[in-house]
Amino acid sequence: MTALANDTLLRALRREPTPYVPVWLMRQAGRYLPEYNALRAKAGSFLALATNPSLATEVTLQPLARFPLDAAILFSDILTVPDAMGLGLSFAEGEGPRFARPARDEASIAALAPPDLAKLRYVFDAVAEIKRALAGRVPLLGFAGSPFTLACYMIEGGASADYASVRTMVVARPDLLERIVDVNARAVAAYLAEQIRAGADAVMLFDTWGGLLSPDAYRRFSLAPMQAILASLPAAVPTIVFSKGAHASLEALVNAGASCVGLDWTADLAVARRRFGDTVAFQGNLDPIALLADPASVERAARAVVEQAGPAPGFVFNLGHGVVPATPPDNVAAVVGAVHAMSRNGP
Ligand code: 1CP
Repeated sequence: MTALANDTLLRALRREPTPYVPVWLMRQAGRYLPEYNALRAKAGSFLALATNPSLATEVTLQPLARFPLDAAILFSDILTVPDAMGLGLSFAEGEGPRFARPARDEASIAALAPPDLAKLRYVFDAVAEIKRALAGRVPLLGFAGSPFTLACYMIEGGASADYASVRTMVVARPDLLERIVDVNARAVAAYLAEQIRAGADAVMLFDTWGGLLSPDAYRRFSLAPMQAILASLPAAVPTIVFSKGAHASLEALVNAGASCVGLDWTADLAVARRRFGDTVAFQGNLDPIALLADPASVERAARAVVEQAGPAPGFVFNLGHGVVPATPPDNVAAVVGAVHAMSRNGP
């Protein structure tokens, strides 16, 4: 295995001292980059990029060619796993994801099973190819959706304004929801273990919709299956868990077994670091929409996040959710530069 030239991210995830605050951004590869849009147009679709290891490698490296980021993240999607379970994923132009065969009723839910990992071979091949292409420059993050967030798309058949079918199931058929998240937990545990075997240096669970749930339902349907996954992974590999909007359950999340907790921009980073900074690392949490402002304001906002995090080790700068397509790439450069510069000199 190649030693990493820049391991600040891994050190920060382990709460070890670092020479500066490491930075990466959720959705750092994507539609705000003209070179991404050009390659996507050439390939024909998002899925054509994600299912071709060489193209996925090229997209993963695009933001690193522009900005001195401290990590690469596998270019893929959380919905590859339910696709491999046979739900039939597609992305309609200008719309979100769609499943041809959602898992809504008793029969389709009973038929669910963790997928044959051979169907996800293109993901593991991409991880291996990206690792080779990185040649140890920065660590590579693997990822998966949380069992509950995957269930949201599997049940609704796509994105939804309120996830009403899912939230109805919480009260009407908790047994069915439990069955889905249990299958997903086994699938995601195996999927992440294989990404790690293929070369991922750390892995992240994206629980985009956990914050929709009441605290009780969150613990049962979102947190518990994530905990099972985290406990199953090799202890030496750092892990990040991001449950958007689940601040009411922050203490439980801190104790879920991840090395690092990702916060969205509505969370109080300073309070989280004071209360739990000795237990886990934190990642976050600039509002992604702040990157639509003028560069001086963007830099000021990024510096304010680093100040809130304070000087103690165990902090990774990120946004509170993914980079939005309207973001000027120069503002990403401004954020990365400002965080590195101010943290090198001490906050
Ligand atoms: O080109 C395009 O039109 C596709 C846009 C796109 C991209 C760039 C999708 C479709 N997925 C991705 C890549 C992606 N998705 C990554 C790559 C790594 C990175 O650079 O960060 C990651 C980590 C994801 C994870 C993902 N997919 C999440 C969790 C994180 C989050 O953003 O909340 C979710 C919810 C998805 C589902 C999904 N895939 C794509 C879209 C547009 C969506 C969201 C659908 C919705 O509105 O609910």
